[in-house]
Amino acid sequence: MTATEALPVTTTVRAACPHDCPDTCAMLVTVADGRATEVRGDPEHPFTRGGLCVKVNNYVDKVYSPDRVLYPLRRTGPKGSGRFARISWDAALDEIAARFRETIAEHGAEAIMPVSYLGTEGILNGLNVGDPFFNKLGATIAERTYCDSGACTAYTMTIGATAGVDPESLVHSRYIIIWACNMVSTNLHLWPVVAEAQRRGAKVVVIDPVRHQTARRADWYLPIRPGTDGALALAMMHVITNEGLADEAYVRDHTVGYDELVERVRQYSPEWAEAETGIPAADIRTLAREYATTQPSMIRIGVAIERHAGGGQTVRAISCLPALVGAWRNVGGGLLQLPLWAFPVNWGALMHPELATPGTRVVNQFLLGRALTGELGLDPPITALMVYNSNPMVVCPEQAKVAAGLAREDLFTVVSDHFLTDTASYADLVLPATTQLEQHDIMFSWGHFYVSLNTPAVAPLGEAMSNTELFRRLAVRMGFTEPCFRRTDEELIAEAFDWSSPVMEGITVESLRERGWARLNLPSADEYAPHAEGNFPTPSGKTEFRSSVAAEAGNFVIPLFRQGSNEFQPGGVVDPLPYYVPPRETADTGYRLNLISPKSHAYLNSSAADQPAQRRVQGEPAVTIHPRDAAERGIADGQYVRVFNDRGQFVALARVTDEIAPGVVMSPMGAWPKNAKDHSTVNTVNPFVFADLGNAPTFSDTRVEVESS
Ligand SMILES: Nc1nc2c(c(=O)[nH]1)N[C@H]1C(S)=C(S)[C@@H](COP(=O)(O)OP(=O)(O)OC[C@H]3O[C@@H](n4cnc5c(=O)[nH]c(N)nc54)[C@H](O)[C@@H]3O)O[C@H]1N2
Ligand SMILES: Nc1nc2c(c(=O)[nH]1)N[C@H]1C(S)=C(S)[C@@H](COP(=O)(O)OP(=O)(O)OC[C@H]3O[C@@H](n4cnc5c(=O)[nH]c(N)nc54)[C@H](O)[C@@H]3O)O[C@H]1N2
Ligand code: SF4
Ligand SMILES: [Mo]
Repeated sequence: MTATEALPVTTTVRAACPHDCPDTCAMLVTVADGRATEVRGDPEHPFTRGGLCVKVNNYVDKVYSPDRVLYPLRRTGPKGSGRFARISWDAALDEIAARFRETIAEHGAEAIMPVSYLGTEGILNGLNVGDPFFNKLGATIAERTYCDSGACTAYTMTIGATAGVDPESLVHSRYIIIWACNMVSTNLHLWPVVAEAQRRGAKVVVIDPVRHQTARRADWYLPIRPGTDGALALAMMHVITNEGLADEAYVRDHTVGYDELVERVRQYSPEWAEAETGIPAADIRTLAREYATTQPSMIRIGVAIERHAGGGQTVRAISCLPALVGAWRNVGGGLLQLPLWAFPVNWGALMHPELATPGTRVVNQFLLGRALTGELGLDPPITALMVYNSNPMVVCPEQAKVAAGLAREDLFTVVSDHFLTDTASYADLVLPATTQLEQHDIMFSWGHFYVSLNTPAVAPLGEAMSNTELFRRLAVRMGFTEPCFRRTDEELIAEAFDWSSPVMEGITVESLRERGWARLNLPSADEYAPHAEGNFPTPSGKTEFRSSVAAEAGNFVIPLFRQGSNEFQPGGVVDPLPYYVPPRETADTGYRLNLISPKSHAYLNSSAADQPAQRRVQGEPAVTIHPRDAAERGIADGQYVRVFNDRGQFVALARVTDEIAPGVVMSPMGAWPKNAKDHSTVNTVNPFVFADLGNAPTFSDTRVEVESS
């Protein structure tokens, strides 16, 4: 090195993983001469403990990928061809404003529909970033019930919007049921906590149709037929109440409707449940007895628990269990769903629901294909679409309809993303989005009790723009003058939380800037037993076996998933006691196999599913099938098969293994149709139909047939 050559200036910037993942890992970004060279986990973060995951540990490659969209693009070829030419931001924003104005003049603002989800989970750039804009515009309100909406409705109906247990307190649990959750893939950093409990003598039970890597680490694995978990939970309550295993004092002091519950579950015997679930009655009895008598006992439900016709009632029944056995009494006992409710997020300030015109049309995003192809008979029809933070071509059911809708020549589509996803390929305009290393954000978590601040590590690449800046600029173009449209990122951070809430005591933006993260001001995980004395945030303050909300409000979608309205949604009266709803699709459909489509190990939903390193780990889109079912169909391991039903088909590699229950097949979601053998993936065969509560999806309630292709 010569004396004139300066040494590179290396700094470390504190960031947070942006993904829709419960772990919200604290990241340290190494920056040399303005370029990020490495991301790693913050070893001091009590939950992340220095490790990221296979989806993110090469995030730098993604940021600097040659495939990134770095400039606004306008379509030059037919829709879906992926042929684009670079244009300026001014031209792009002018065109959007002009097209939105034309649409409003011609059809009214409801002809415009936003589509978004949790491409980034940051409070600034995530779920709600476009809500004030589209509310003010008067656009169709997109209902976003992709994830946990049904479970949240059922959970709040039963025990209220409580954070529930501190995930870190699972180390104190003595009996842990992991129910429909592939933790080692999807909630990686909770696993060491469970493993520590296991080392200290806890029994770990996994209930899942697939003996996946989490199940293989369990002490007891119970294979179950998809969509029948409600039968198991109700039969557990049958055994517990029948055999005098309920915690009488806890039930008396902190629950409502016990006598009616006992009466209700009388019909749900283990023998009856065996026929539904495929789990032997003797095992159901053992599970119920062990769960009731090994305190503190804990249930961790995964998001997949809600994805069938009776998903809501399943979560209703499971939410009753901890109070029935007094599990909440002790640290490490209770139910773990979404600790998100611990964070005092200022949803109202983010969404500005008051800007929406009352009565504005609401369309659920699961119906996107039907909305765009005219099948819903919408008046006015959707003629303009803006997609950000989402990839509906992969994550929506009825994929072929989504594609047909997006291919409409008269539809004006704008997509903001990092990459030319399948959805972006259909766009008229593609807008380059910044990644987490290029933007400010502040994060809650739905898997631990830590707030994190994400400081940008590098300047935006090319002309990439954050979602917050994009909507600020669009608001100017549309002439919106409300102060909320002028909020800077710093001001948005100041509004993100109710900083005066007791749980935020001692946490400031400055302290977060220094350390990157902070634990909410709650008792430590060794002391936190939030419902030892009841105190459930329900109308009665108790666990409501007999739910007053179900009786009075009926079915509803919580406002987080249906922004623009804080009203309960009329959805019909709901039986106030939990009951069994069997799967909707049965062998009567003519299709004998039950398809499930959980998460891919190496992708985060469809994010990273185009990255070479992640594709190498995940392999080609596959369908897992039991040897018995494969033999019946003459299917060999490693061959291509066609998976189909009346809704559509896709081709995947057969993986023949007894890790999956007979009668069940699995094809993980996330792969890009572009990269799949016949350019379609598992959501071609999935239905748009809602579950019983909260308009949840029914991805696990799908019948298909599989044959050699
Ligand atoms: N690697 C990875 N991690 C992720 C994600 C990802 O895409 N990839 N996505 C993130 C997101 S958005 C979410 S919502 C979470 C979800 O993470 P999880 O809650 O773990 O949900 P899934 O992976 O969809 O499914 C979990 C398990 O449920 C099983 N299952 C499916 N249907 C049923 C059923 O009816 N009953 C029972 N008992 N089991 C069933 C599946 O076999 C699967 O093993 O993961 C987050 N983390
Ligand atoms: N069959 C089946 N379908 C499912 C599921 C399932 O288990 N099975 N899971 C459902 C669930 S739980 C979920 S959460 C949804 C997930 O649905 P989505 O949230 O739509 O998930 P992604 O596929 O990751 O799409 C996010 C897109 O946002 C982009 N993005 C990321 N960050 C930014 C940003 O800062 N700005 C902009 N403009 N774009 C950004 C990403 O590049 C990506 O293309 O899928 C649902 N669909
Ligand atoms: S995807 Fe989840 S586990 Fe992976 S780095 Fe991000 S927060 Fe952590
Ligand atoms: Mo999700």
